[in-house]
Amino acid sequence: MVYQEKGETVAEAILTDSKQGATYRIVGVSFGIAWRRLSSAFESSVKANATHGELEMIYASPPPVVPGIARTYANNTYKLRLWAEAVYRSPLPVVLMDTDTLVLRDLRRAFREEFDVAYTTRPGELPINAGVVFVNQTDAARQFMADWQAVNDQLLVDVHQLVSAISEHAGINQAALLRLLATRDHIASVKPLACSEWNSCDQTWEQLDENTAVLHVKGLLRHVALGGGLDLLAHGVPDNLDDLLSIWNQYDPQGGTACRREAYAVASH
Ligand SMILES: [Mn+2]
Repeated sequence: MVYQEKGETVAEAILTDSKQGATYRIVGVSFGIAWRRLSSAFESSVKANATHGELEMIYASPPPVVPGIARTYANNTYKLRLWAEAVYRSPLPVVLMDTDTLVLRDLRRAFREEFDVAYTTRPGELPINAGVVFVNQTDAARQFMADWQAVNDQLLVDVHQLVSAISEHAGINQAALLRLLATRDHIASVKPLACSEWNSCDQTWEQLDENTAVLHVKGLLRHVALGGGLDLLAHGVPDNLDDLLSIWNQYDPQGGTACRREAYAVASH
């Protein structure tokens, strides 16, 4: 399915991995060629490990630049819209996923819990990460997606609100989700799931084990995974960086990145 947005932006949604008897659908958005290495690794990991999940990839050109609105906010606002539309057309429950993630275990188990929508929580300053969201096919869940978009769109046009929300919650989708949850201005049954298991981010990378279903390749890990050096990064290098990188290397379409942990140890002392 190809669809066009505002005359300029084109998005193409393809069921790239249709598994027989799938019980849920994973949805990922890939923005432009610069994002392909990450999203290809993501796709490979879904094909390998999401035994009961089919995959819909949406390949989109980034939305037009709007004066006064940072590209990242515009991209993420558009991504949320593509996510919502994917939920509306899916015959199955959906896992909305950032495509800078890797699926390490099948995700069906998350749907054993009762919820309309489930999101992932983490320790530290930013209490949630909106890069993995589970959505059942209920009216309340679909309404939640519309409400989430509405809050996001309000933030986008109100610069003052946006600045205060973003400084607390880095990322417009995330800030909007937190705001919607805080105001309880929705009717959905919403369940928190642990990031350590369902969306492992920097705060929980060191807890990675056989129960971890999703690894989020963000921040420092992404920098190194894509070939960046560790020399400038004095802080926050996880002890198990080698393990995280070897996972990345299994799915990287470019065949993996050398581990630089030793080089880092030398450079930093
Ligand atoms: Mn991400």
